[in-house]
Amino acid sequence: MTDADAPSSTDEDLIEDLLAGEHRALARVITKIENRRPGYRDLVAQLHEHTGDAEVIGVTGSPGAGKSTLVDKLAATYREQGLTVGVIAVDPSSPFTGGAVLGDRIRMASNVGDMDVFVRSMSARGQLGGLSTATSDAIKALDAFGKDRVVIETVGAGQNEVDVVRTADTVAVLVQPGSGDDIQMLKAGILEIGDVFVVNKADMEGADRTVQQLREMIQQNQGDYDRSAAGHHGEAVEADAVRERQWEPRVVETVATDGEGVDDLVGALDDHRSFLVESGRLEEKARSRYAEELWTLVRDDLGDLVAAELDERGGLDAMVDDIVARETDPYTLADEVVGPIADCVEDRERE
Ligand SMILES: Nc1nc2c(ncn2[C@@H]2O[C@H](COP(=O)(O)OP(=O)(O)OP(=O)(O)O)[C@@H](O)[C@H]2O)c(=O)[nH]1
Ligand SMILES: [Mg+2]
Repeated sequence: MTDADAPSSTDEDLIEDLLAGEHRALARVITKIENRRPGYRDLVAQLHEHTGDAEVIGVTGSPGAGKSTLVDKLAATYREQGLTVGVIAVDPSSPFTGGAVLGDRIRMASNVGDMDVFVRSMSARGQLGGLSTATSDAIKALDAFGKDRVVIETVGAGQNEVDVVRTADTVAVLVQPGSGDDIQMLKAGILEIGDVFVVNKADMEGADRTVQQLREMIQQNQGDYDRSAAGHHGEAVEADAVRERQWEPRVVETVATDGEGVDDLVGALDDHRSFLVESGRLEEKARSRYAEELWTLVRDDLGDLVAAELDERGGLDAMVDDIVARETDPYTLADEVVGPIADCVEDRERE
């Protein structure tokens, strides 16, 4: 039985049950969020006041790097510490329901009989742009539910994955030993988002060399950063202040299959968390995420309004017909569509 077949209860009941700690309600809320079911916006809106306590960790890396294996071990370690855990495995490459099936299958054999590790897969379902929004909404559900740690797992490759993983406070990037490809990928932008680099499969050949390469890249990157900070602020004193608030990414080695090094990883993640809190970066990050979220919502909503207005005027195609026929032009039409909205804003300013 899928969530869609479940007897319908009101959204208010659903929120109440979620806040009371019912995993079933949590699962249904996330399904509504993922599918953008009617009413999901109100649901997410109601969750907000209950959020803000979970520590959100993103785990990314190339296919088969051992992310799922490591995340399971990470979750088990948190459980041993008495913490509750939620895991969202995001599969941006799977537009259908494949992601959900895959995630569930992997997890069948793992430690997750323990319901305090709630594991959930989410897939793109053909709306790639919305995936990071849906992910951050799902994080809110887990946060409001009271999960102490929320882990977001996603394959690291393109911009969508980077966007997904940016919804986390702390990002761990998995790298396989001896994988030139991975190092290339890091150069292509993942380096900037990694707070902790994990050389997993440290039982395999080449791990030491990969650790070395990563350390060199981090050093180089820090050097570039210091120089640009000094150049930007002009004064060495200020550059020092900037560096103090700058996190130097850590490199840890793990063997996810037997749990070796997982304690080191937990330590590095905790250290980064402390850095975020003490430097004020955590608050800054939260603020800029909310600003971006608000801006995205406003822009999307305005876009919907305009799309409705265009439909009202016979649709974009009909308007293009007129442009092609030289009866009007794009600028004039844009003014006509947006004009009434601009008038409203101007009227308000005069009040
Ligand atoms: N030797 C060795 N194998 C590992 C280690 N960690 C994971 N593996 C194996 O690597 C394979 C892939 O592991 P997963 O955890 O599924 O990797 P993933 O990154 O989640 O893969 P995708 O979700 O498909 O991108 C499995 O066969 C694991 O058993 C490790 O530390 N050492
Ligand atoms: Mg996986």
